[in-house]
Amino acid sequence: MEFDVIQRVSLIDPPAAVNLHTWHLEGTNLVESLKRLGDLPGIFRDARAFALMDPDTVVYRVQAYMPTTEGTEGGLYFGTTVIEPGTVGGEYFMTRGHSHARADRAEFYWGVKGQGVLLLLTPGGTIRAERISAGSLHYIDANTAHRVANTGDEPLIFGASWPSDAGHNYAEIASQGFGARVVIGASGTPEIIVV
Ligand code: PAN
Ligand code: ZN
Repeated sequence: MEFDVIQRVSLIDPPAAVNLHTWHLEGTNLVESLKRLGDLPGIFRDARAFALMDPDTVVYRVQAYMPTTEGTEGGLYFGTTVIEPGTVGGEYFMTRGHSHARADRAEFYWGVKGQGVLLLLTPGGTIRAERISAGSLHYIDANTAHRVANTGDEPLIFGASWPSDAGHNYAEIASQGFGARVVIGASGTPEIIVV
């Protein structure tokens, strides 16, 4: 069979790709950040244990594919986060945690590898916690601050997608804390304590 060709559309490779084993992103428009213990003062409860640890210890890495300018309404971003295993005085390594600068913007997280806990905090102070594991899917509602702790003994990898006009507000969590901490409980398993 023959087609009347008006115009051919060239078939191209997309500008970014995800390695489905490591969830490492490759391509263009990638933004990367790395947080070491020394970048995270004041987020862990045990300041003495924190002071005794090597500030160069890597806690987590983030890669974000940002194909539109930050602040663009209607766009989307895609990211992966890898949190190393470890604790500060029995409190699991975790992300700084934030709400979105445009607080009414939601987000998806999904578990790729390892074990973790997603802490969720509403402006009214309600705290929820969801277990993260390979394949878990987490809808982070608008107006909900979020933080992730790695409760396993291997790196925790999770993916995220959020609106390009969401932005990040770290100040609130930095000054008020999250209201809950993920710690090694008496039985050696993760426990969430309200503080
Ligand atoms: C994620 C987070 C990432 C790192 O991409 O930014 O996991 O956590 P912190 O930003 O709290 O350090 C996300 O929630 N973006 O909106
Ligand atoms: Zn977010």
